[in-house]
Amino acid sequence: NSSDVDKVLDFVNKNRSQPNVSYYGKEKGKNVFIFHLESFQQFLINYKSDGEEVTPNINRFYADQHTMSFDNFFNQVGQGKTSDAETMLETSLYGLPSGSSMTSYGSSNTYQALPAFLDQRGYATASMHGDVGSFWNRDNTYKSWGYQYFFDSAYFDDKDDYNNGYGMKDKIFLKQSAKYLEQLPQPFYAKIITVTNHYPYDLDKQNQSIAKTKTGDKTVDGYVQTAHYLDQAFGEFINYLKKSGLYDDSMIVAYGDHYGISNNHPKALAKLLGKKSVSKYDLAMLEKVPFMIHSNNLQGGVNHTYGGEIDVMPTLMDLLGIKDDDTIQLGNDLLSTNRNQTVAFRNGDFVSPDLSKLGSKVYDNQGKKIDTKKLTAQQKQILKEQQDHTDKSLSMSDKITTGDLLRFYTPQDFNKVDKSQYKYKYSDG
Ligand code: GP9
Ligand code: MN
Repeated sequence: NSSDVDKVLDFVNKNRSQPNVSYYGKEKGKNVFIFHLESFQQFLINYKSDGEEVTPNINRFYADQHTMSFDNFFNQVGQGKTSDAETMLETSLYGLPSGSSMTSYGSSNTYQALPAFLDQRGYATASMHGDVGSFWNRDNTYKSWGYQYFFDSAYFDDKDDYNNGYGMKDKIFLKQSAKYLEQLPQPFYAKIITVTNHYPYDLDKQNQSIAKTKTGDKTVDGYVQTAHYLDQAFGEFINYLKKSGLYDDSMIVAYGDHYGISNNHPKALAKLLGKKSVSKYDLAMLEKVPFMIHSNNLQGGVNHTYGGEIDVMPTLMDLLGIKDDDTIQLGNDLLSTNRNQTVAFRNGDFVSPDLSKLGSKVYDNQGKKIDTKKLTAQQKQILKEQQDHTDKSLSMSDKITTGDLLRFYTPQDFNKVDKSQYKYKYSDG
């Protein structure tokens, strides 16, 4: 009820960070691409397998003079995997402790999502994905989020050998997406979800152009191969954007959604990284995924702030100059100068530039385990505040989602989304 909303507002208002004046509104009116790099971990950036660069195109994009890249950006997904990433990126709410919030609540809940904000500001909004529209309940959730178009597999020419795992092979999917992108009125917001770099990392012979790794772990060794393929697909897509002129008129955001190699494979991971072993802290650092924002009028560089997927929506809203001083969001703008840098994981662990807590253990920022009895009173206090912040962020988010609390609150410059106004070919026949 509304007293729950007051509690939530109290919490989010306390945690809201001031936008950075040198970035606020800088990308106003630009087209926006959200390029989803499936299962793409930060360690792949500049990674070499047997002397060969695995992802040269993404590396180039990461280091581009107009790309702001983040190297302490963490995925925060739970069991909802891709759907949790989508939820965090576009609603600044967490996934659930178990299951997928898109599947359980995407159809019924009220949302104040990024596509809806843009829809209400004259943008065309579209999501593209080469799998069936019902996966993760996207076909219903996207209506709640304000997507005017959802180009799912029903929109793409299909042949037997076009598919791999969960959907169309990225190169074919991206080539075919171009014809829809060209028809979108500008400015547009387009999310593009790739899928070939997905477990079990199988790829047909003709698309294999780098050797598998040789850790001996079969579930791991194909990873560089599909990542290499995704990288080529990304490179082709960027070239297309350049040729079509869209590259210059757009803000291009690219991110990895979650790990490719889960922490059930520490030995193989150690081999990949050329280490003797990986610690619990190393595994937490392996939850980093790339987050990159490219635009012609941005000064590139690597930003070291600690953050994660929950922070993307406030960051993009500020860049686009959309008022968000009264929105209910659990993240904060990555470009703000005095933001909270405690990054919550869905299991209640957290990492930060100083102390991190994983399970019952506390670590310093070099990954050294700290005897909690030896912490100073001040460190204890900070740790407690961080744990509090983590627990509250997650529980507030769960309250919002399971209680559908956003139906009781609408930000000033936002109109409640009318789902019936959105119809997609696939789900509506
Ligand atoms: C399926 C795809 C995969 O459509 O997005 O989702 P994941 O298994 O990574 O959650
Ligand atoms: Mn995924």
